Amino acid sequence: MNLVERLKAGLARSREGFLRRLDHLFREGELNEEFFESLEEALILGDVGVEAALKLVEQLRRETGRRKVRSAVETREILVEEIAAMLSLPEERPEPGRDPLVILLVGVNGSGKTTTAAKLAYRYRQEGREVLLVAGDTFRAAAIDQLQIWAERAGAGLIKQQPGSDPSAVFYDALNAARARGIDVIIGDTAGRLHTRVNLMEELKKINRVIGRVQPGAPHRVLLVIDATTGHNGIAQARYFNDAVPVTGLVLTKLDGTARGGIVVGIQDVLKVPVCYVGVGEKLDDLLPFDAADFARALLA
Ligand SMILES: Nc1nc2c(ncn2[C@@H]2O[C@H](COP(=O)(O)OP(=O)(O)OP(=O)(O)O)[C@@H](O)[C@H]2O)c(=O)[nH]1
Ligand SMILES: [Mg+2]
Repeated sequence: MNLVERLKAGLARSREGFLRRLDHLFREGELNEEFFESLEEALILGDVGVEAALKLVEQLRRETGRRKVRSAVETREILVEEIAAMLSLPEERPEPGRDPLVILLVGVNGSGKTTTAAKLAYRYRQEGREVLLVAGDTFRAAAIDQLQIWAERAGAGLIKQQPGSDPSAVFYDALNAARARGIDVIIGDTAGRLHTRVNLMEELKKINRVIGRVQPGAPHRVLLVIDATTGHNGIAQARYFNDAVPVTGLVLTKLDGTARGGIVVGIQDVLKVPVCYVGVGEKLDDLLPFDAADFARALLA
């Protein structure tokens, strides 16, 4: 079978199984052409993304040759290093200055934006910063209530409007209110949207424009929130979001579940932006800084 045929056959099985198969490959596999092909396949099916998987295996071939590695088991650590290196993009983390630091959270429905907004608010509060949350998801009344509860728990302020109002107007209000109140960090929640819905992506562009008009240079951080269970279409998602509002970093949520989040390898390889945080639960303190080496090791564990 060629690669495409094997991929098709493989797709019938569960995605998670593929990364698990790696373990077997490393332990039992001999270091031959078949090993490299199986590895490539397992990485692609584990949602690492086709291009990233090809790149990684190509590097691995070269490295094993260069280091004169003889057995498959020794390649695991090399692959961990490669993935960690791929994920170790330098992160710009602007600090609040005279003007508030403006952070915008974007992503598809249910990825964890609202929870992440609250967790980030909590992090900045722990650093002693004054934080204002913005209820930029005006689609559902429940979304505004959800953020209100989080704001109270995190000790942050909240700017909201009536359900159905223009989210750009909420951000406009928030930026003006922040100046009057001496706020350090503004964290904007937005409605979940499918990346293929053109009008919703236009709305995101408008939010971005309005923020930049009221406070030139803002938003300073645009974080794309990705559920760790996202499959290979995560790469397309990320491209569309990045086209609408230039993404500065990724947040990988729900890593406390069974998924390993292989998708961020492919996404960050395409967008060239770092993974900034990982979500590991539903509580306020369940947001951790990303550690590329730990993540790479866990991905292949
Ligand atoms: N276990 C776990 N659950 C999470 C994590 N992050 C978010 N969740 C849960 O995922 C669900 C969706 O989270 P939300 O923050 O509401 O997601 P959202 O992106 O705001 O959703 P929409 O506004 O509907 O697009 C909630 O039940 C959260 O508690 C995480 O890191 N781990
Ligand atoms: Mg939400």
